[in-house]
Amino acid sequence: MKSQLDHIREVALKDLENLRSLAELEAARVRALGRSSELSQFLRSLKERAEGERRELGELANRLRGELERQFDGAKEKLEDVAYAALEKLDVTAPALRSRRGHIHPLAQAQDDANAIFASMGFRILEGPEVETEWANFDALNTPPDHPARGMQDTFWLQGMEHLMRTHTSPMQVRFMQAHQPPFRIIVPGRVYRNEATDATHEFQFHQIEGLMVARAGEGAPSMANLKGVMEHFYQRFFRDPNIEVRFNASYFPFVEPGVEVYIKGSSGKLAGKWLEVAGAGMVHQNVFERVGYVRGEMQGFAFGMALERIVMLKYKIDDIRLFNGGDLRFLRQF
Ligand code: FA5
Repeated sequence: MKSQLDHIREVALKDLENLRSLAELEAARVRALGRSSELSQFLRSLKERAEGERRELGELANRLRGELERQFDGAKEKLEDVAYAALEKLDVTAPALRSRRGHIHPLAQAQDDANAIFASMGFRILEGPEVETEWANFDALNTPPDHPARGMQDTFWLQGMEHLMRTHTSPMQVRFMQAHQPPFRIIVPGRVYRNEATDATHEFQFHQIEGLMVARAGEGAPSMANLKGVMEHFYQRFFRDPNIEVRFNASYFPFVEPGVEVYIKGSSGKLAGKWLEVAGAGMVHQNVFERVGYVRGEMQGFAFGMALERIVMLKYKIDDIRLFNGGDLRFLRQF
């Protein structure tokens, strides 16, 4: 019986040698001294023994228990000392870490700026659905079925091919005119989608700002000259350069006639010296007016569409469009 006690001591002391944490210590303590430990069972079994033996073994077992308890207490103190020593490396006098404040994404900031500039010119700001009908995105905009933009390679078609992710914000021209009579001026900012490979200047999802100003045809109706004035005012304020010049180059979009590409040239800084393309625009095609229910020839107006990413890239000299959605905080924190 004594040898059983020796064995219990040996096992417990060996356990104590290998402890690395207070949790391990507690587990070892329960193994050695807990209610179902061999030592506790030993003590419980003593009541079946003769009086003399019981007293002798009981004393030995209780002494062992006391010894082990002291050993475990000592080991606990040592481990606690190690833990406190680690805590002391914490310099409570060091200046506190400043928590960083988040801020608005550069594209959202630019959109807010653009909205404010157009609002100051009397434009209403609207949004439209990103899932569009083929009719509003193409047919109503005078884009024939064999137009290359309608191909699978350029457009994300949804099941059944009657709906798609809008490829531009122009379908909102159609939706708005179906529901409203001129005169009006609106802008429609929003996301658009194109099924194309991404590179430094192309994303499959980007943002456009559509503009539309229409009135009854005749004197004072929105003209190409007005379009140029609106463009000039917008870009001068957006880029904070009052000397920005605007030039139109003849171009083709099925829903305008004549159609133009809008170029700007700045006087100083990042935009100085070279002509840069910033938007598509033109006079709304009479076929479009007819499709939305207006009488051919009764209305006159202009439309424009620009990519938000493009003008923000010009403003801040960003050379890769993929940075906007790349999630790299080093990039985003610069704004
Ligand atoms: C249009 O989307 C016409 N709806 C614009 C318009 C509106 C013309 C009203 C006339 C009247 P376009 O496909 O060219 O046009 O696109 C407009 C601008 O979007 C381009 O100038 C270009 O800067 C930008 N863009 C085109 N594809 C991408 C792309 N994958 N990633 C980023 N920007 C793009």
